[in-house]
Amino acid sequence: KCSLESAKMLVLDNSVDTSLDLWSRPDVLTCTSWKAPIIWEGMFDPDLYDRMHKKEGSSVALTVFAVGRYLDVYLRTFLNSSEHHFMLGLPVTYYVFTDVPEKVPDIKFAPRRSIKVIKVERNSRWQDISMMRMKTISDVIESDLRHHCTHVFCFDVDQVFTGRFGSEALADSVALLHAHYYRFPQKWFTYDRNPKSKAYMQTGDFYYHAAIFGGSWKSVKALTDACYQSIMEDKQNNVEALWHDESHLNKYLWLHKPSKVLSPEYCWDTEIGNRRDIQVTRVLWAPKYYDALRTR
Ligand code: 2GW
Ligand code: MN
Repeated sequence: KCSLESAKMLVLDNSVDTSLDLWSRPDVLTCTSWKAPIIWEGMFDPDLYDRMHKKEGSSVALTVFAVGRYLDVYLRTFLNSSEHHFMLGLPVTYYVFTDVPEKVPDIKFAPRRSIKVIKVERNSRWQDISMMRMKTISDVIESDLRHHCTHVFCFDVDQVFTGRFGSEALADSVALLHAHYYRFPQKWFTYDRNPKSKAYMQTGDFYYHAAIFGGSWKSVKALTDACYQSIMEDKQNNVEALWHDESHLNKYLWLHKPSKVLSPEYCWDTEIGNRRDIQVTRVLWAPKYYDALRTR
């Protein structure tokens, strides 16, 4: 078996024998070389995971940034859809970072689900809005989040939940396979290839998507601290990694292997078209509106 977690569940609950049969999919990679599970539909029993995490007292934070026009365009749909699909049955705290807190939509949250709105400055360069998230997330984990939540997931706001995104996704350190690259050979991955950048890498494991990452608050604190430090070192050296924070995330996750990997079901782009291995979509990319939103 691929993960320690399935063994652990056996110990916690001896009624699971039959559901363990679910732990395989012949058509996709379900396990990394370092034995972390890659989560696909059909591999897990959702109720089993929910019961295990309720028993363990897991509670989940979701961080999301909605700065400038991104608040008007994406935040309401993001939060409404998340109320239907994200970690149902577990306590959830949303940490919404925005430059205009008054504009955060007034949404009715289910019991044991609440929102904290935190004001952030609006960076003039969009690359900085994206990269500075690492610092802001690290700070809020230290000052608040770690006292209230066992786990945290960090999301881009330009996406919509369309299916279960539940406790099967929880682990110490969680990374997401980028929908555009999961079938591509490594040489096509858009890692940073500039030796002057701290994000420089020649080989790696996968191409991870920075739109969703997570884990225990401790792991995410370590990840965001390290990425922020590399980003600042690059700034001092006058370089910027090819895909900004995503490049630094990929470097970090190559050096510190995630304990769970999410299949592209967890962040699918419908522009790719139909793929037989994608049996459900749990989060979808929202339209980009580049012209309106990325006026530089
Ligand atoms: C971003 C780009 C251009 C203009 C504006 C912004 C912007 C981003 C903004 O005005 N306000 C804002 O709140 N953001 C936040 O940063 C928001 O949460 C958004 O989802 C996130 C990342 O920006 P996004 O979604 O436009 O970039 P993508 O979808 O191309 O993201 C990938 O690459 C990024 C680095 O370039 C990040 O690594 C991101 O995590 C990746 O998914
Ligand atoms: Mn995005």
